[in-house]
Amino acid sequence: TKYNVAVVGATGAVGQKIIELLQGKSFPINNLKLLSSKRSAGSAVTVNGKEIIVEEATPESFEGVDIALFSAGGSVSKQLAPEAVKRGAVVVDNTSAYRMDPDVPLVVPEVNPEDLKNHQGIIANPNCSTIQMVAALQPIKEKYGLNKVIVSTYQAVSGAGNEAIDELKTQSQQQLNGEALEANLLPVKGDEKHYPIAFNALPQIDVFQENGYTFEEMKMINETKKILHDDALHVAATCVRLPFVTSHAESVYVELEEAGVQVKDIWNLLESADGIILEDDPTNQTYPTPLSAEGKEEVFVGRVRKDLDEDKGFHLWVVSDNLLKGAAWNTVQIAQTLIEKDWLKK
Ligand code: 11C
Repeated sequence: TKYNVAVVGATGAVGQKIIELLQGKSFPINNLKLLSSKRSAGSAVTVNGKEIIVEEATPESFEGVDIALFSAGGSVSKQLAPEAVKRGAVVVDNTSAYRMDPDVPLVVPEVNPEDLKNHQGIIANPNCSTIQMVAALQPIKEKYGLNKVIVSTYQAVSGAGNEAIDELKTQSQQQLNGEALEANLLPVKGDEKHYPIAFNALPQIDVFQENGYTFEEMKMINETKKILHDDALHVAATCVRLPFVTSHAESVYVELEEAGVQVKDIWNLLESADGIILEDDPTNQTYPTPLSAEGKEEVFVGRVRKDLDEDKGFHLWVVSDNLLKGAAWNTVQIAQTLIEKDWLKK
């Protein structure tokens, strides 16, 4: 069987990666429709040697579509995902619009694929920084139990889209030219203040919530509990934007339920876990970095250490390409899983 697939947000940073993956993975496509906002419509994208013109996304665009992959921002998903479902499509949504909706599965295929079974037409793809963390945590939680997670992130500018990549490049050039840095976008498009990202670090990703955490931090906290089916898990996050283009890195502290676990036990677990690559050899200075993870689909883990005071505490360094496993690849993997398990139908 082949499917009619629509990519919404086809000209965006994630949409472009989704299109590349659909080609590279020989996804069973009958017809591929590329959709975007009115502003970006009309551009041509070459897919498998054939030119496809990007069309403006409207409710009618989804007539005859089996699978719609949305990555065009929350407001587009809120408006158009139900229209796609109404017309018989299954939506995999890569925005925060539906993630915490109890009727919407929030899925990382290596972690909670079974949650896909009960979908009602919309499936949510988690936030990039959440995906890579839960991929590393799941095998640990399954074997040793998990009480507490404290994460600090080091996130790439591509998480904020193509415009943010341009801003980093422009500011970097300005800095090298000895000019004043112009900040118009980061930390958050549309927020009151903007700060340079080049040669800087910004402890704000997305807007502040009333509790003093940013929305990105609350996404990591709430989504982790939902994906791991553990409302009692203690999770705290500090999310920071850094001046590199691709891959998020995370320093993760975990406290297990079981005592007496050693670093080699965690290594053994992660070495055999799906979608994880362990790169951890301090004697050879081996550990993952944002550049080494770029372009790869897996989640890389290194720097595994036992806490020096807390027997149940461990520190990990988790790195993954935010546009691939963090977004496009996880989205395509969800669609592939639905097909393989025959779970497309509601
Ligand atoms: C960032 N994590 O790096 C964000 C991007 O909720 O899907 C992904 C936003 C989301 O800015």
